[in-house]
Amino acid sequence: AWRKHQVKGFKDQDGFEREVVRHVETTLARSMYNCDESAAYSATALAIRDLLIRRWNRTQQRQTFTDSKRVYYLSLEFLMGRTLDNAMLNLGNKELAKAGLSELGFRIEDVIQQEQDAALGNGGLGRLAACFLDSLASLNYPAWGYGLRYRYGIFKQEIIDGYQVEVPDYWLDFNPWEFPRHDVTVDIQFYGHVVKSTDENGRVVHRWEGGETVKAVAYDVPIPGYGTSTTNNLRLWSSKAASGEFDFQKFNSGDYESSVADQQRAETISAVLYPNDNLERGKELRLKQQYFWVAASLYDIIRRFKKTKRPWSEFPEKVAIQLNDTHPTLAIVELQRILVDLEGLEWDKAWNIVVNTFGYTNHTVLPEALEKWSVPLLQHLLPRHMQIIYDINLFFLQTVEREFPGNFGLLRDVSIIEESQPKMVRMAFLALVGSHKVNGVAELHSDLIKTTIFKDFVQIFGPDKFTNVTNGITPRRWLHQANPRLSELISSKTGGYGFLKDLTQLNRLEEHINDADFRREWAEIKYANKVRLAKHIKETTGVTVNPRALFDVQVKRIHEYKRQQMNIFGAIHRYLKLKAMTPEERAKQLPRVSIFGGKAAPGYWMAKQIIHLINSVGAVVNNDKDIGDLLKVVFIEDYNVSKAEMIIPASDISEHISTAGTEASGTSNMKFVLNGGLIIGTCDGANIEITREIGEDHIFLFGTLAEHVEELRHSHLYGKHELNPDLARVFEEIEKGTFGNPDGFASLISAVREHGDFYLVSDDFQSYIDTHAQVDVAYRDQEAWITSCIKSVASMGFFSSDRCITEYAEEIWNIEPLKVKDED
Ligand code: DL6
Repeated sequence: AWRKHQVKGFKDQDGFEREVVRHVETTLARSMYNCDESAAYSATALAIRDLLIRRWNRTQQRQTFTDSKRVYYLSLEFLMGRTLDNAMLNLGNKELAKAGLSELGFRIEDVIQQEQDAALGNGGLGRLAACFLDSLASLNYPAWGYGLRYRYGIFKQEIIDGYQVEVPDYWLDFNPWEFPRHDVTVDIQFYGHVVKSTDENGRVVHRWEGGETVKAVAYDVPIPGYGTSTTNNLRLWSSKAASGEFDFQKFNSGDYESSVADQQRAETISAVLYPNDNLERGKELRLKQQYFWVAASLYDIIRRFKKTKRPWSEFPEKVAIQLNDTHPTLAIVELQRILVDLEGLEWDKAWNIVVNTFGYTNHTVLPEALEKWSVPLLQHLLPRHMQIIYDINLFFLQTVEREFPGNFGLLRDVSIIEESQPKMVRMAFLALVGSHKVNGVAELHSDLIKTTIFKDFVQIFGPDKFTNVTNGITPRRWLHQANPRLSELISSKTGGYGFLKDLTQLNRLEEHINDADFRREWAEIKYANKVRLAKHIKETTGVTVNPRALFDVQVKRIHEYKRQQMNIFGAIHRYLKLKAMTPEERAKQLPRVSIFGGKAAPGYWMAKQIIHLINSVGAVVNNDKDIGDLLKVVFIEDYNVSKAEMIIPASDISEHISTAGTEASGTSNMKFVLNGGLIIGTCDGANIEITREIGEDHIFLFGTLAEHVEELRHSHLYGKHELNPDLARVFEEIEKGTFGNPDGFASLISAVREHGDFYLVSDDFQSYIDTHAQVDVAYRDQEAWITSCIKSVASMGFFSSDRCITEYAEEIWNIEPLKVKDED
């Protein structure tokens, strides 16, 4: 009987309007007379959400019913951005909603803007996870994401007097996209001790006892696929005190503060995202977060598996778990613990299951980002896990010793335990040993991990354990949503929106390259996107920029290896050159806007200096009457996913200029090219494959190659390091105080001039400014420029995250898409 009463949601514009009004009047308890944009957003989100829930329930039922193998993507970060627009586009009802909202007196763009970003990530790694969820659902793969429901995501950045100021990001005031599952909870244990005994069969058993318990509560976020009814689940865990609300005994005796202390301590675990990108700091709370999240996720996965009543040996046939970097590595140890201690499996059988279940993605070779945990800390927090890690290491080293007898150097180098003071657990080695596949995220990076950090492991396990899966981006968000006019134009030339599902169809644009109307429309769209960004810049910084100028953009986390310092030094160089020109010469120059954006980790002093220098240069250059429109330098505050959606489509040239060998892949490089911008970059990360796909003529490459970086660094320290003369001139100007008190920039200069120039800023500076001069020349020939842009977009099919997910599914997870029925 219940079937006929099932919630159907709306089917047409009238139904949509009815649902919006219903939510305004009932769920939000407001009248349509005082329904503002914020309420319109809430009601629209709730109406769309109703559609998602139904699809999501069906998807879960179908996956369970068909007993499909699922992949579980474990990531400490999911940088989702806004959901409403994406959900409407994926469900295919945005046009209808637009018309409906207009009927109700709202512009859909304004309504969409009301949503706060879900910013549960730092940068590329977290955004990649979000793109993967979109592709997994769009390709109908049975998949769940598991993460933490931080109360505070990445901080909001304000720029005050040119400095970064961090403001907490409390984003949960109204979040219609999550469903609390107060009935889905897991008790997570910390601290305590291990009791060793022998069972009736003479087998040694370990019991982990005592310590404290914290409750993990599930919050589910539906993830709709594009053009399919598949709606997967992202389960985020929130921490809560295990023993009720607070200690009543203490409360009654008047000890109010400590009565809530336990509760607060428990809730702290999921309170805040660590704001470091490519940097690990080894804090106990971070380790607690990691264990809390992986233990809850594994418990959940196992609970689901157990319902199938299959033997443990079949676990890897039904479950694939992907470790997004080393943050979830404790899951390997936890599964081994569950199988051996709680389920009574023999060590080797258990280990076989573990290794066949896990895959590990490495996202960095930077030493400061490679996770290590101190043995005493691990021992204290997770005593049984530390024992298991020692055992894993022992058995691993025994196999190495058998293969390479007497090679003690090798044993020391590959040991999961680093013999330092204190001893440290090398998480990347543990992840590698406990997984059946290890992948890098772009070709160069995947080669580098095999010759640097994991060199010895290639000898031990053979090369087949290592593979490459070049990153990708979802064209739904990064083209269709961010740049709707370009998406529409492309659809008109490629035969509809099929390219959003099969990005290789972009190559059909080739046929239209010489179509004058098409090229004109292409250029108009870019211009309109630049006008929109110029308006934002004016509103937020007060700086007027000319949309006809070349927009040169570098937006990403601020990091010395990404070399924003080189970019701002380059801008100063340009400024000095312009200043030295006669007015006649100046009149011949191409106007340029140098646009920066990105957050610095709060404790990262050098990154904060870079931000300060950019703003200080802007303050001088932007007010210099000699310069006028010829150069503007702007810093857009609080760069995040929704800002990226506005900035990227407006770029003419974007900068991906990391020291070769340091940027594992980069994904914004793909987004910029897909939106019809060219790039200036080093031979690093995915820039190399972008070049391969689009051709050398359509990218501005410069700088030292990865294979020469070490040699140069060495020569800086032990040979002669001559500063590039143009850079020396830039330093001179900074030190003269042209951009304010030079003391604040001293370490940026000394890092290059006195301290070995680790990131090769001086070595690459000449080729960098020369290449920018080539950009100026190229941009003047607008016809050739547009041709390059269109040709590049036509060749970007490879960089869809759909391609990337298909590679993971086939090569690592061994999972199949699950067919869906249309009526869903
Ligand atoms: O793979 C996603 C993304 C890459 O595109 C970036 O190049 C890389 O820097 C980033 N890596 C990290 C590593 N952090 N940790 N841990 O964020 O991954």
